[in-house]
Amino acid sequence: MRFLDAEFVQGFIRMANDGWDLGWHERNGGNLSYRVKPEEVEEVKEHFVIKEWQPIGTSVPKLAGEYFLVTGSGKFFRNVIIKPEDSICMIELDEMGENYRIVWGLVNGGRPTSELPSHLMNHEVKMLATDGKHRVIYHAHTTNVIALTFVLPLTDEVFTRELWEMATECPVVFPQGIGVVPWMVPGGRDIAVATSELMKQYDVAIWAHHGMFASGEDFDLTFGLMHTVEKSAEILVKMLSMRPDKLQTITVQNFKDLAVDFKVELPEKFLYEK
Ligand code: 2HA
Ligand code: ZN
Repeated sequence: MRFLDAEFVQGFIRMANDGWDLGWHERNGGNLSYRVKPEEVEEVKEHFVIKEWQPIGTSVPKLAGEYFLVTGSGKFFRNVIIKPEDSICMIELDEMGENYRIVWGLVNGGRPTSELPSHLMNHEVKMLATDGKHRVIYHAHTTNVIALTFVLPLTDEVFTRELWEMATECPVVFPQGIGVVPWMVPGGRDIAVATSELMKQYDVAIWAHHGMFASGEDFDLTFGLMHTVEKSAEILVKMLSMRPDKLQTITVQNFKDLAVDFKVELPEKFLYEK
């Protein structure tokens, strides 16, 4: 099988292109990574062209020896579908979880995403928290969520509650809520630590004035999560543009009734009286 014909590679490419289509990836904005299953590594390893070890910039010992498919630093999501071998790469981590090496892709040179420390630290946290189920970490520059970070208080409680109120499905899709990281310099270990700390309890973290990080089991669920949060943010932006207050909304009691019927647990801290 050709590397590019593998189902996980096709799924990765489709997700990147869906994000581009929705306008979340201007220029080289955003990045995507997938923790490859051992049987999927077997499917494609005959195509490996192995490069030299490089430091990750942080330490992820629990991910030692794992393989990831990731977008390239400075590469455009727009190009992933037409020249994947130039835009994405597969990497292998060493036995300490401190170095990586490219084993496929980025044929014209380059490095994995500038947000590799954040991706890998989030992968480590989510892999441990979900018994290995979560495999996808996605960062996108979602327009409406970014807009809201200029007008809402930057707290988990306010963002979660306001976004839950904008669409009935939201508390069912992300019942644990959403974390918020204040503005920080992107690309480094500090923002990676802050985000992965929030990811211990949430599947989504908002980066103020920048975008979102989402984690999930597969491409569909992770893309769907990002899409649901951003759609809810779009409704909130529209609502706030019409008038600053709500005439009616989903109430605390409504959320509690929903939680019973849909068998989700909604943390009390989001169900405050306003
Ligand atoms: O340009 O999105 O956060 C890639 C990014 C950095
Ligand atoms: Zn970004």
